[in-house]
Amino acid sequence: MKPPPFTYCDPESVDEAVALKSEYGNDSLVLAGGQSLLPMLNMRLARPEALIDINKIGDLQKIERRADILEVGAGVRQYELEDHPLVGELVPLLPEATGYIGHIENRHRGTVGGSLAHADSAAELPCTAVALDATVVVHGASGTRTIAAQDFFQGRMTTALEPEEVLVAIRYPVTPWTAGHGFVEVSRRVGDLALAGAAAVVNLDEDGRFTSVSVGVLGISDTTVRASAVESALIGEAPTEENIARAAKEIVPSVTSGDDLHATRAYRRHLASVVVSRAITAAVARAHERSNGK
Ligand SMILES: Cc1cc2nc3c(=O)[nH]c(=O)nc-3n(C[C@@H](O)[C@H](O)[C@H](O)COP(=O)(O)OP(=O)(O)OC[C@H]3O[C@@H](n4cnc5c(N)ncnc54)[C@H](O)[C@@H]3O)c2cc1C
Repeated sequence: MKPPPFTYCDPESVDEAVALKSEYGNDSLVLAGGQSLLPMLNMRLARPEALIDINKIGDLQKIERRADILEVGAGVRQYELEDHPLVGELVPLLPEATGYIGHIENRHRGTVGGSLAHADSAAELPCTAVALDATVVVHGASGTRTIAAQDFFQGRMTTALEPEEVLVAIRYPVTPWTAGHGFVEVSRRVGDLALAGAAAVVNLDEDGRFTSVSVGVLGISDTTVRASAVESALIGEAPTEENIARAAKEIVPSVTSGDDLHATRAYRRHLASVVVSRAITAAVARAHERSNGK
């Protein structure tokens, strides 16, 4: 299958890309790693008049620490999150979750910004962005906007990005040294999109009780979900198996996906609480290791 005809543009700066976006608006699409866009073009699910290839824009390919923030450029390839020493040290949930994205070939082409802009509800990076309280940075003709990840994902493959804007970076708060993180997902085969998954970050006080819990859940709805009811049920509680399992059940009402080829809704409702419970349990184990100086 071949894509429909389009005008190809390869700007060398963000300003140039934004100017092209302003010129073509809704009739243009950004081309990043092409792992989702090229199949969509070939299947004629997308018919842009212009493709704006951002791969030559060096400013989008940086990973930098700025005080308590790790800023990752939109054009950074996903595999770099797995290998980059700063990422593993400052936001250790990211390399762990990224390893579940498709196959290594997809992660070598696919970009961090592309995954967020594509906004698949079963994707790992939107889920971690929500769990980590990340901020999405977008640039348009009227300047730069920042959007909390939770507000960025608005529905089925729909984001807060305006047609004339380009996603330029994602800002992740540096995870405190004493925090623990966990990522768990279940898919039918390695490399498949997950049936359900969860990312968790927890902090415990000196008595070992939860002082903060943040959980993102993928695959259960039109968009990635922040498990606020699960989080509230755990604050101030001891991280026992019973408390975690009871709180994890609070995710069930958020499971809105219906039956599909891969799973029934009833199975996903069960799976959602299982992955949430396992991700929190893994995060607690890490927090204990860290407080024991491991
Ligand atoms: C076999 C296979 C398995 C996969 N498995 C998974 C998986 O398990 N988990 C997962 O999360 N993903 C998976 N993917 C998709 C993932 O690999 C893609 O990388 C990701 O969805 C899109 O990133 P990209 O850089 O390739 O973006 P592209 O495909 O280039 O673009 C995707 C969309 O985002 C827009 N876009 C991209 N960058 C920007 C930007 N900077 N600003 C504005 N808009 C932008 C494009 O216009 C397009 O609409 C899989 C893909 C394949 C082919």
